[in-house]
Amino acid sequence: MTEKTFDNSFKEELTNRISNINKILNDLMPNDASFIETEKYMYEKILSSVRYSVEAGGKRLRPLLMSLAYELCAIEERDDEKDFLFSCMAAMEFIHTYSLVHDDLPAMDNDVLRRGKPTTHIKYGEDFGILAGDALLNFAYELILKTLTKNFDEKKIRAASILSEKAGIFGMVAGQGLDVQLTGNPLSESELNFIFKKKTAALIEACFMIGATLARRSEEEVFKIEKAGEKLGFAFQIRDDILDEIGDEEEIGKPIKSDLKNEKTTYVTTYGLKKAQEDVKRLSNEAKEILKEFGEHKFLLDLIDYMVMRKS
Ligand code: GRG
Repeated sequence: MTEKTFDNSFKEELTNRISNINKILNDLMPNDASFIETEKYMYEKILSSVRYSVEAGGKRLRPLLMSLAYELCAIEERDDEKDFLFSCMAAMEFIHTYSLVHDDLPAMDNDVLRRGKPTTHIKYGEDFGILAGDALLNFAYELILKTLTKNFDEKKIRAASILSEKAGIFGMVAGQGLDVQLTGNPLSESELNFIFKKKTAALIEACFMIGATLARRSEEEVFKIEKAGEKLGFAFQIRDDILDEIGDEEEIGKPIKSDLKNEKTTYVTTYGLKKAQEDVKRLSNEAKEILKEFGEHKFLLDLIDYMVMRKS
């Protein structure tokens, strides 16, 4: 793939947007502010393990995609929608973080480093690796339900339901389940597709769908944008497989060749590096073509290129 260079205005906008997302996460993160002084210490370790997991330096791509999909689709932006959007963005990042924390556990990938830092269970113990993930998953829905009761409407219920389906037993959890179950075995094309679609693409689909739903787009349009999320999700996962093969350990922040170590069948082991690279380009272009049908958003289109050319 020919390398695209990203100009300073893209990088500046990316930095600003990520910094706004970090502020939202910080404001909406579970904290001990409402507890009496003498009891605060009892929450200390669980809150600290959750905060560590969320603040360990993720790229914040999912909340970013959700907010951009809302901007792309909204005819006019409304304060109550944005308030709920912020909760969904934070909930999405909390769910994504829980999935990484649990994926790193000894029972799953048994990874000691993520984003260049010790994984949550290495820092806080395996028990708190499990609990931090549990807390984040539950808190995501606590946050959404609390915001929903302040200003209720059907589109918000639909958005919450999209998140729960895409993250749940028929979504990300199913993908992780099949991935774990079949590790060490060769995978058929349909098994590999299932794992990519559920484990990785489901949350990205949800980001686009929630943005479009809160912007009051029709169900037909929400299903159309879901397809863009699926294509981007596949491209993103293929890029992840490529990075595991030829990436730079320091840039990625964890050892490469972990798929080989874990005896995982990947897109690269199945189709080879050349086809993997071609498919990343094809799928991300197809995703962009779908998004263009919703309106113009140069930054979103550039972000997609950035995501699939990422080095970490
Ligand atoms: C434990 C139910 C459960 C699911 C785990 C997310 C996941 C499913 C496994 C992690 C391993 C993996 C390769 C997932 C594919 C998705 C992916 C590339 C995640 C990493 O996303 P980034 O790059 O992460 O956005 P950061 O660190 O930037 O937040």
